[in-house]
Formats: sequence, structure tokens, C-alpha cells
Amino acid sequence: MRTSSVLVTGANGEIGHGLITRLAASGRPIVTIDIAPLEPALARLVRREFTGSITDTALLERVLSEFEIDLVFHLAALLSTRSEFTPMTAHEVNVEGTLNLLEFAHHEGESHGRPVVFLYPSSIAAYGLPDLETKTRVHRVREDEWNTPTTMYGCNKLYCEHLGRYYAKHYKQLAADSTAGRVDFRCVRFPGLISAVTVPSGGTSDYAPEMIHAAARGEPYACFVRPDTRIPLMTMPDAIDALVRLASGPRERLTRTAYNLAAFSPTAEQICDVVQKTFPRAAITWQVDPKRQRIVDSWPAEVDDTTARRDWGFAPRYDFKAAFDDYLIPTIRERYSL
Ligand code: AKB
Repeated sequence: MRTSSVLVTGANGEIGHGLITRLAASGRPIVTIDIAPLEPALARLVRREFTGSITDTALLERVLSEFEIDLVFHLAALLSTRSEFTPMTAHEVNVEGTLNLLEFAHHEGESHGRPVVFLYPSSIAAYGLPDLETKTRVHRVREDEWNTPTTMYGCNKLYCEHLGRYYAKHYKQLAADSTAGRVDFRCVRFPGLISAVTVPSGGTSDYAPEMIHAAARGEPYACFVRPDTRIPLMTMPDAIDALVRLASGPRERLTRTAYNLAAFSPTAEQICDVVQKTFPRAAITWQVDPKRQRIVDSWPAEVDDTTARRDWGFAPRYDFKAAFDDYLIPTIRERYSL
């Protein structure tokens, strides 16, 4: 008998940490795939850990043969900055890896006769605004606007949203025995995420969490974007809540494939001000990297998340003030024993 379980890919990443802790508390057996062995504290929470790549279809077949997966959180990805240095690898992991996972989920759904719920974190990188003037003018961007990403990662995310929709609704539509609907694909477009317990790597929204963690560790930080830079951000607990909530929302209420999520959109300078107030010895300077700045300038300052709120009750706990007062500062102080 195969055991009914949840599969988490990219389990060692920032979202994986928070998500596994949350899922473990609910008692559901968890199976993970990550390119690196899980940290011991995480490994203790999972039923089975597979170390390997999502591009390895033999590995996915082993998971399929041993576990009855009815929920997938497909988190594995190369983020935007890293993807610009290795676009072919980004495509392989972000697109071909996702295609493998969708195919895997389709076969799981076929084998146990129920649709597999497939959660996919897309990103504000799926947007591409042509210039700063437009960014200032358009303000709260809706899901179907400005879908012209400038990064490999953004292109990968946008395309995979469409792949998910294809598997859910149109898979092999010309076959005599069309089997669409084995994958129940659900997707959020995450803002830049800030965790108090982990530090990201390889992203372009990383300036926000990097600034906070560097200040807490007493290290100097040279911010690579201008002080007036503004993109949507969200705390990690709210991101985890959103994934878990969307996973359990009734299918018939979902009117979109990909949902915007918004929490707060401070400028880099506003973040710096709070960080400096909290850690008065923080040494933050501005050393703009024009290329990374261009990427962040192509992302919207704010997104419209009306549909997520309406369809499945998305409601972030933390606005900008609460994010610092109630989550980041107390948790970071504890983490660095301040
Ligand atoms: C990145 O910076 O690449 C990610 C994202 C915004 O999706 N954090």
C-alpha cells in the first residue's frame, strides 16, 4: 500500500522551511525532494527525503511508485538574479523541472483516481513594466496586465502558470480518451518575501531581507537599489498561510489560475529607516547596481489582490508596521540572541 502524502520540492529553501514546519504540525505525512540533504531539524519532520533534482525523471518515478501524493507544493526554482547568470540552467530547472512535476502529478492523479492539488508559487517577476514613468503611473497592477517579463525567471514563471492551466484544463485535448483535470493547479504570484529565520539567495528582492539581517548581525550593508525603490513585499508567515489556505479552498470558488497577493509596499528607504531605528548601529549605505535596479524597476510597485481576497479569503496578518513590530524584530532578536 502506498502512503497518502504531501510532496514538497525545493524543501530546503526559504519557503520550504516555513511550510514543512506548518504541514508537520497538521500531522500530514510529508515527502520532500531537494538537491541538497535537508537540514537535520527539517529532516526530523518529514516521512521521507529524496535528495536529487526535479529534472531527474527516474527520481520522480521512484516517488510515484512508493507514495500516493495528493498534494504538491512545487517550490524548487532558481531565482531571478541567479537565473540571469545561467539562463539555460534556469530554464531546465524552472520550466523542464515544473513540466516533469506536472506530468508526475498527472500520473499520480490517474493512479489514485483523484485530482492532485498542485500549488505553484509564481512571482511579481511575471510582470515587466517598460520604464519607471510607467511604473509610477500604473500603480496597482492586475493579474492580466503587463505580462511582459524582462527576466529569464519571470518568463519561466509566467510560462509555467500557463503550463499548469494547460494540465488542469486542456491536457491532450485531441486524444480519444482526454484525461485533463487530473491536476488541480493553483498558483499565487508572490511579492518579495521576508523571513526572520532564513536569508534568501539568488533573488533580486533580496535587498530587503539582506538589509534587516545584516543590521541584526552587526554587519555593514550596501544596498544595491536606490532608496526610492518600491516593490510589494510580504512576511514569510503570510506567504505560508496563503499557500495552505489556497490549497484547501473549494475548487469551484477559484476563478483564476494565478492570483496576486499584496501585503505592503515600502520604499527601500522606509525599510532602512525602521532598521536603523531598531538597530541604531546599523551601517547601511547605497551602492546601486544599475542592472539589478533595472530588474526591480520592471516589477510593479503595488499589485491588486482583490480576486485572491474574494475567491479564497486571502488576508495577510502583517502590514508594514506589524511585520516589523510583531514578527521581524522579535523573531530576529531571538534568532541572533540580541
Ligand atoms: C526574486 O527576487 O527573484 C524572488 C521573486 C521576487 O520572485 N524573490
